[in-house]
Amino acid sequence: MAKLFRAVIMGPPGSGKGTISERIAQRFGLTRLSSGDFIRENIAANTDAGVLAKTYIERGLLVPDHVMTRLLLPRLEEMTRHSWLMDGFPRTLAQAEALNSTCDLDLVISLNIPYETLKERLSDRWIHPASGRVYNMGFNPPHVQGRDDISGEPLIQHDDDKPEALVARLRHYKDVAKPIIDLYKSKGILHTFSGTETDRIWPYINSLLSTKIPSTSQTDTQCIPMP
Ligand code: G5P
Ligand code: MG
Repeated sequence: MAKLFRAVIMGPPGSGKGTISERIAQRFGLTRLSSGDFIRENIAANTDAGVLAKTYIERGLLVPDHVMTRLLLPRLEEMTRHSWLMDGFPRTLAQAEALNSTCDLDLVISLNIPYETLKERLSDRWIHPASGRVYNMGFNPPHVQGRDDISGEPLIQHDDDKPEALVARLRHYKDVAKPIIDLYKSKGILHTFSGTETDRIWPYINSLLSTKIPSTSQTDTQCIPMP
């Protein structure tokens, strides 16, 4: 029985986790799970967890660990037979330990992007709230300025992408991520990629994964559900 492949992508806000994990999912056939998307889906559906999470996101804060676990648990339970790539979880040591006690990760990608680059990218980011489609006025602008390509509806800027919230979010990431990075380094599964452009980092990630991902990654090995 071929082994399943489980990976995590970490990085500060705007580091390209979403962009790169989409590419990985397409290229290697992994299922992409995004903690930020789960939260936004729950906010849109007005679930209890979503209502609570919104109060943190609006202030540029991390959602508490117990809320994150409650949101992600059902998704991971659905994924016991699939290889996956998790974008944005774990974000705290407690989350890393929870994940550790449920699954063995094969690989962790950490994106190391300069602070000034992150600031520029995020202040240029616009979102279509109904679908979660993300645009960047320089990197991937919409066809019509200020409008979603598919629906034509107006784009908005997240409150936590506005300059005043950004500095605090980026500083906070460094402090919280350090022990997680140390943990994965000690396990020998951490791979760090540095640079200012996603398109230049991507070939390195692509070749690393080409050597790691088994050709038959979708099998029926079990992952123990989170407690
Ligand atoms: P999210 O949704 O995980 P963030 O803030 O961590 O949000 P974000 O903003 O989604 O991360 P990203 O996915 O790392 O950034 O990056 P991206 O979206 O691919 O790229 C950012 C922008 O830059 C895009 O516009 C993209 O087009 C552009 N871009 C990419 N590459 C390049 C490039 O080479 N050049 C240029 N010019 N542009 C480029 O989480 C949201 C919130 O949910 C909560 C937190 O409150 C979080 O802030 N949350 C959690 N809380 C607790 N625990 C968890 N596990 C949580 N997960 C989420
Ligand atoms: Mg993202």
